[in-house]
Amino acid sequence: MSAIAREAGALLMQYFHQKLKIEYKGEADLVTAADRASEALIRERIAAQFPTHDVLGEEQGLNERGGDYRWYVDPLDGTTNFAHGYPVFCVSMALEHWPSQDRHAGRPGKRVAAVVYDPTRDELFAAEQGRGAQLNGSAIHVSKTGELRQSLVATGFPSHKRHKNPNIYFYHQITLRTHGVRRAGSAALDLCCVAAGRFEGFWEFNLNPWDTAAGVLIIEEAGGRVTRFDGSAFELNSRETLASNGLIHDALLHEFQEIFAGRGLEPIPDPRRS
Ligand code: 2AM
Ligand code: CA
Repeated sequence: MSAIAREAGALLMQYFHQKLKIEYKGEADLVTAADRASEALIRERIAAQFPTHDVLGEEQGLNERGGDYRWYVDPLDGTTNFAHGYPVFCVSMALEHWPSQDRHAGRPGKRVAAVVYDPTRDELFAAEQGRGAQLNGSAIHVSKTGELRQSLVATGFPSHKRHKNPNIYFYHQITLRTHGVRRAGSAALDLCCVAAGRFEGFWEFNLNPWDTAAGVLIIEEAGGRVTRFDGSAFELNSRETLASNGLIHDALLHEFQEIFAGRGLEPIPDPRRS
């Protein structure tokens, strides 16, 4: 899995270094070319080595082969960054074990392995269920910070339908309660930053299974926690992702409860008076 991610990452860097002038209308073409090439490569490698495995990828959707394993593939997470030449993007892959008896009984699959590769920094995050998480082969752990006000956290906003996304209110409130909120544009990398102790927490609305599948296992194996916004169990189709080092989780859940209830919302300052 790591070898495939490295190979796909190297391919992305070839496109990235071409530094093609991006017309706004042409943006989709360049991104699509890199996205598609990366996903095609990953699918080819999986099919050659694991011909019975199902693959769900962002670009091509689900390819079912009837096996007990399913891969979740984001061939380029951070597409907008990539298109603008901002070097924050990655390849994200997770493997789920979902035997047919569990499928038929309606039980969810188990995430067993995950890799997120950042080719711009040559950082490879990996985890195996029950065997911990690593960054470039060295064990990583979530941070030990237990105070929200000492925490650096991260979030993300979708690239389209932003008018339907309430996250700016959460961004504002959580900014006032923490050391800061970063918004770098790659959910998979944000999740890995929680796993590596760089961020204490991360949340985002409406992420897709290929954005979260790998990062969630890496966080859990690094000792962190991932839930929905009300604290209930996270599932890949939850569309609500709240991740943390575990220590600030209840405090974050409390903030979410307050914001959803409309309590304690600080007014946005008048820009003409600041
Ligand atoms: P992408 O780069 O593969 O599109 C931004 O914080 C995160 O949200 C990125 O991981 C990005 O993945 C994802 N994203 C972008 N647009 C989205 C959308 N419309 N709906 C859901 N997720 C989106
Ligand atoms: Ca993505």
